[in-house]
Amino acid sequence: MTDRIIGAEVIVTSPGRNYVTLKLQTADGLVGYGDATVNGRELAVASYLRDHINPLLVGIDPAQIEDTWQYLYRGAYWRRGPITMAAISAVDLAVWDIKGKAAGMPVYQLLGGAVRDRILAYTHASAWELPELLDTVDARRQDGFRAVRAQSGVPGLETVYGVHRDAHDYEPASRGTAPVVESWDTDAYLRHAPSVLTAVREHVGPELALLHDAHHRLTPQQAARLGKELEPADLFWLEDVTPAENQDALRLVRQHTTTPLAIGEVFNTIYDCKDLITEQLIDFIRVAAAHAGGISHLRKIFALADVYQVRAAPHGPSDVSPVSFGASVHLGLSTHNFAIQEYMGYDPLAHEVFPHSWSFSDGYLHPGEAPGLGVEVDEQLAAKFPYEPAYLPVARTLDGAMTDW
Ligand code: EZ4
Ligand code: CO
Repeated sequence: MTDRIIGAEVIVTSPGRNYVTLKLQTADGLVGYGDATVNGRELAVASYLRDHINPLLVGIDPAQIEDTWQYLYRGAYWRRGPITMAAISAVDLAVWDIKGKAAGMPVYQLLGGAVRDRILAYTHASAWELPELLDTVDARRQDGFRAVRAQSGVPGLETVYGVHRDAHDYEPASRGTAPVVESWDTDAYLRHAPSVLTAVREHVGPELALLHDAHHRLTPQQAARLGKELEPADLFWLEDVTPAENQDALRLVRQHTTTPLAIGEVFNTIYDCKDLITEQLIDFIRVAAAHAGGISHLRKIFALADVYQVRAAPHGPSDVSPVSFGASVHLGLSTHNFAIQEYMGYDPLAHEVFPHSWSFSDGYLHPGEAPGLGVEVDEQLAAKFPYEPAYLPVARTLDGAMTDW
């Protein structure tokens, strides 16, 4: 007997930060959840779902995952883009969740079963000054992490991506009705960053996987120079060296450095990824289940990447909800060329609003054995944390011009 979707609703909640969740209900009494959170633009996706997609879902057979994806992607005519693709991602995750629950199996089993016992995770360590950064890296290792992203302050700058001056936890979005304006100077960063990462490497020894995020700010020449200067730090990867729009930049970077490169957290589709993958200009592809078409589309991107020995390493900041984070962990367990999962961690309230079967221990993640994605929503608790306007920062160079944040 085929089941039918009988209800679709959007839950916007702010347990520590804003999350947009799609809830689908079926005639057989199953409930599926999907994540559609786009940091700083949450209500645009909520409207896309509420006003344009949810009415179309009622009556659909939730078992037809691929057909539903194609209906929403091809049927929109206005294809791709972060808002459209986040909305499609949420539907895709919710119907995979339903399929798992209908089968009584965790989604990783539907994806072909486990190819590994557990998934390597990395987390963030940040501090303005080097001694505090070394202490923070040590604290993350004490927490069990075998892979750590290190970010520090820059002398002469007031603000730097990835670091708060007075805190060792970093959350980029801030509540309020306008973005915080940060200042940025790439030359000051380039003078400082190599010595910081080299010092971290000397401090931790050879084994810890060390990562760093340049956050889309460099020219091709600057990126090539940084990659070269970071070679002694033996990074696991250098992330987002250049802005995503200029993919040709990576050709120049590649000619000059063997530092592994990771890109893709702002990509929405396989079309954003294909040149970087097929021309082997990157080593890790960072698309997230909440932003690049859900499990169905990530599977295609990762399969393409596998052909070129590019490995999957999805974005996992606090601004993708525990729902899509769980989906990523199911993919991680069942995808052969999956390398590592970013795990920034969540506010304790987010863990409470989204009770989940996925777990972290001893530096590794596992999706758990609950049917479906294994992430539920405590709707009564969620209702206690209404949406609060929040923005990512913007950045200006020292002369006052807008630059890439
Ligand atoms: O700036 O998730 O690798 N992680 C990152 C993040 C992103 C935020 C944007 O919403 O680059 O900190
Ligand atoms: Co990043």
